[in-house]
Amino acid sequence: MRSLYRFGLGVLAALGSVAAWAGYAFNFPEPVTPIARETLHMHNLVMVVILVLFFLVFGLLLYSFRTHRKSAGFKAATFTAPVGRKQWLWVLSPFALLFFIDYIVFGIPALHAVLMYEDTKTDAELVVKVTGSQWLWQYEFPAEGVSFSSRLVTPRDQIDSGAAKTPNYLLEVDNPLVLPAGKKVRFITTSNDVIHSWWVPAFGVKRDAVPGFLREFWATVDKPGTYRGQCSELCGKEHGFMPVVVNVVSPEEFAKWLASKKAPVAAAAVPETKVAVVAKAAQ
Ligand SMILES: [Cu+2]
Repeated sequence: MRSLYRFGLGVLAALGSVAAWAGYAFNFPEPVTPIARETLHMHNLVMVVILVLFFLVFGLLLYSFRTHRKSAGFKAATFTAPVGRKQWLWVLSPFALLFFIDYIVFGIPALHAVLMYEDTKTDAELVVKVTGSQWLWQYEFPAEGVSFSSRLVTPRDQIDSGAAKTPNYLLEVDNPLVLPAGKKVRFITTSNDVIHSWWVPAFGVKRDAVPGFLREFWATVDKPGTYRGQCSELCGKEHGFMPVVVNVVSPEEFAKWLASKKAPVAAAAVPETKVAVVAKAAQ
């Protein structure tokens, strides 16, 4: 009893050190896409059902242990084979309950969620190609002819602890990806060296960028803002130094940004591409 009391005090003391909890978020980041909301909803549903089951099962167990003690004078049952109806009931009812929970209570919303996650094409208004590269991200808007790379700008001083770390330490890039709010964006991801993974927690999406493969996901971000993420597939020495930054802005601002990205390319004399040369030669 005394050790239990001490243990309780220890836990309280650990929880009480508020400073240690600073910056520690207990829950998921605020979801800003349909996928993130759906995922959070699934998580909460499963969590609640599992908690109810947990307390039910352990409650029954504890009740059983307490009530059916020999020391409390409980007489053991003396039944033998053949197995009666009541025993079958006890065998089959947990099976039926778990079947119902897994395939109906979890299964139907999970199926709905998965189908929705995979629907990258319906109503997609924009395509962004994301290429992972040791150790930066390349973004391309194929239809608009815009492409650029996005790399870490946190100074080396901060990484080597020579200078104080700024708030977005290791989460700041030179060219963030810019997206229009409220528009469905279809992402295509690949890599040109090893496997990377594009991850923005608030979007609820994380997709491996695999060399030689194109993989898809989508996002419709309703709330303008700056969202940050990281490469989440160990990809070499600077895996921790290739963050993702996405600026979600109004469609008007996005159009302006896109035009500004296009401008330098249009101004420069664009050399004839190989395809064009080949096509001419064939004429
Ligand atoms: Cu990576």
